[in-house]
Amino acid sequence: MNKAERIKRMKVPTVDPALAERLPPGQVLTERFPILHEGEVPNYDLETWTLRVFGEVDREVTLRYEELLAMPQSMLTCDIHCVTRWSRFGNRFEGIRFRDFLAAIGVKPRGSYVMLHGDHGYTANLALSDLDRDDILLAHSFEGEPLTEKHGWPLRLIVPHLYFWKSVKWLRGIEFMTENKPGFWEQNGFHLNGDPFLEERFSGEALPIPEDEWEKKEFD
Ligand SMILES: Nc1nc2c(c(=O)[nH]1)N[C@H]1C(S)=C(S)[C@@H](COP(=O)(O)O)O[C@H]1N2
Ligand SMILES: [Mo]
Repeated sequence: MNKAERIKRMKVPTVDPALAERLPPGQVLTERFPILHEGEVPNYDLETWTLRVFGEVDREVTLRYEELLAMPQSMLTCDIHCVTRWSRFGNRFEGIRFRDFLAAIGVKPRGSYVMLHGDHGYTANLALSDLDRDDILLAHSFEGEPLTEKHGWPLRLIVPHLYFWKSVKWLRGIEFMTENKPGFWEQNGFHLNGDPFLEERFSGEALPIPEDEWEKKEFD
């Protein structure tokens, strides 16, 4: 059975009614913070680390880490929902709001779609309208501490209103596009958009997907 089929068949326990409306359908609440990714955790030297903004923009830029830290900083507390059925409430991240970031670098996107590039080839696609919101963060810290390496240090995206696979860890590139294109999981059977409250988990195609059951994964 592939990953998409297994997730469809999992039994889902019921939840405290007081929290129920914050929990999307088919999700299980956990206080753990599971660690999920493909491949190895990258190693960084912040002196050489860069974030590249490219594609359909009026001007391409490459930023250094210290330039990000000099931008307006914001705090965000949000719930997160992973397509493998775990949700975690009340996560406090700190970083730069996506809107403030675009204003700070003075880049005007031409396209309506964005590909987020993480290190070692991970990608996720988003509509620009899903990034151009007050609750989207380029995060460097979690609960008052720098992100741990496994959770995406030095920079990850946080998109609370979509399944957590869109929240790219080890973010290195933001590519603006005129047309929507599937990212890594979107090419592997997952929904192009991924709204957890609409249960946009799968694209409907039965593609083989690697084993990935969160309860057996590392967490902290
Ligand atoms: N670069 C990168 N980012 C990634 C992934 C990945 O494999 N590589 N996995 C995604 C998935 S499927 C999930 S559920 C979350 C997990 O984030 P966490 O390990 O901090 O819980 O990261 C997302 N971001
Ligand atoms: Mo995930």
